[in-house]
Amino acid sequence: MNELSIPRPNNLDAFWMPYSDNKYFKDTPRLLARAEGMLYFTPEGREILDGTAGLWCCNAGHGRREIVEAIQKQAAILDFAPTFQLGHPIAFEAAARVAELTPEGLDRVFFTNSGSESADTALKIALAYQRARGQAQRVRLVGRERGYHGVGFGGMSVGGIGTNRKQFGAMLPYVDHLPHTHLPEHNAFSKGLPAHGAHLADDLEHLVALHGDTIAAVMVEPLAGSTGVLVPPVGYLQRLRDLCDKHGILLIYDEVITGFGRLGTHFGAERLGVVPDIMTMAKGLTNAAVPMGAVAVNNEIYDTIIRGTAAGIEFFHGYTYSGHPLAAAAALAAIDIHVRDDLPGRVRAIEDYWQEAAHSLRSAPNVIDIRNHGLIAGIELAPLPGKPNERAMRIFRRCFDDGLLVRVTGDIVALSPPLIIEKHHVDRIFTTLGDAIHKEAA
Ligand code: PXG
Ligand code: PLP
Repeated sequence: MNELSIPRPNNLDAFWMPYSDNKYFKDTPRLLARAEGMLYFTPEGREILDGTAGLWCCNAGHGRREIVEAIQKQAAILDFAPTFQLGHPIAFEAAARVAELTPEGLDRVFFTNSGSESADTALKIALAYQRARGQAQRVRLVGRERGYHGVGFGGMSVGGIGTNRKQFGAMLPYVDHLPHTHLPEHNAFSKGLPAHGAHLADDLEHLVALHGDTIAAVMVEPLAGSTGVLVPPVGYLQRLRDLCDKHGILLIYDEVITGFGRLGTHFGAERLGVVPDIMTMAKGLTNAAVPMGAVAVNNEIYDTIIRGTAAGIEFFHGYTYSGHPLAAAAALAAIDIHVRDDLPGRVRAIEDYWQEAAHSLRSAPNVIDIRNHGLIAGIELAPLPGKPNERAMRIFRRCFDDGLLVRVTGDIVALSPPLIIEKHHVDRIFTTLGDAIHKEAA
């Protein structure tokens, strides 16, 4: 492609950028104009290795021809049709393909347009289910400190990241939180699942003691991504599962990041060996080529809500674009690649190499922890004195200028490359990052 044919913005004012330092960006813009495979290209044609699969979402790599063609073809066949009281074939096909990948028994799929919408949808399904089975007093939702479930009022309230909440007042009532599972004094530099912390799930007993039978659901990320990669301690999720069963509480996994191969299986539930009642997904579902999210639900939950109404609408919830034809087409093509190219198998084949490469930064200056599982790694840095977040942000900028895209949150560098990554890309990621960490310490 002719680089000069890529349009460049000459006015950055109008776009209020999400989760961004707008002032800084508009003074010092960093633009991505094109992408292919493992690479982004700037408008000038400079190559940037994608260490983050966009935002944890382009699992099959960029610009996959099959997905592009599926979207083009579908746009010409059916641009849009409602799914409220009507249907179009490709949405049903996409739901059935998703259900083939989800754990056994989670075979009913509700479509949304994002992870945030999936989180709020999952919470509403949990409340509607409890009511339909005669447990209308179960109105309380439990999340976890440092959890991220998007930015809708439900997901924000159940989420546990202080900075995401503090501008927005009271939020949802009847929400409580479990403690996070970050125990650096015991678990620093763990490879894979850390050994300590299963007992932290027992806090659910305290919440039950406090709130009685008013808890509808617990929602957690099986592996917390957005907060800076917190891998669940050995035994923790099983403990949570057992306590939910004991107390009539639904367990919801937010699999927006862990879904679609990132942990070496279709979903995190499979790799981590503990199956929830409801799971959310988004991102990798369409390889991010068209926005789409989904919620997969245990059949008994679906049946209870559907049978709970004699006639008429059973669940008063839905989005104009639930099951959008272009998104459904992208999902079908992305799932074809996921299965045909065995993306989960690719993760398992390279994850040990990835792990050793990540942990090779252990002796780099200011590195205080490294965490990893599947094709995810988090490298935590000691903050610059009096300037939290600044060290990691400087490393992010240096990496970008050196041709590598990383993601930072606080003083943690998070890595989550496309699942098609090869060993030479792994080497380049950790060499570039290691250099940046050293240079920032000098
Ligand atoms: N749940 C989880 C577990 C997520 O990771 C969402 C919900 C919300 O999805 P949407 O599509 O509404 O953004 C997410 C999204 C980061 C980062 O840098 C993570 C996300 C989004 C943007 C940046 O860690 N996760
Ligand atoms: N706001 C208004 C005024 C609407 O009419 C609608 C949908 O019809 C919405 C919000 C919700 O939009 P969506 O279904 O795309 O989430």
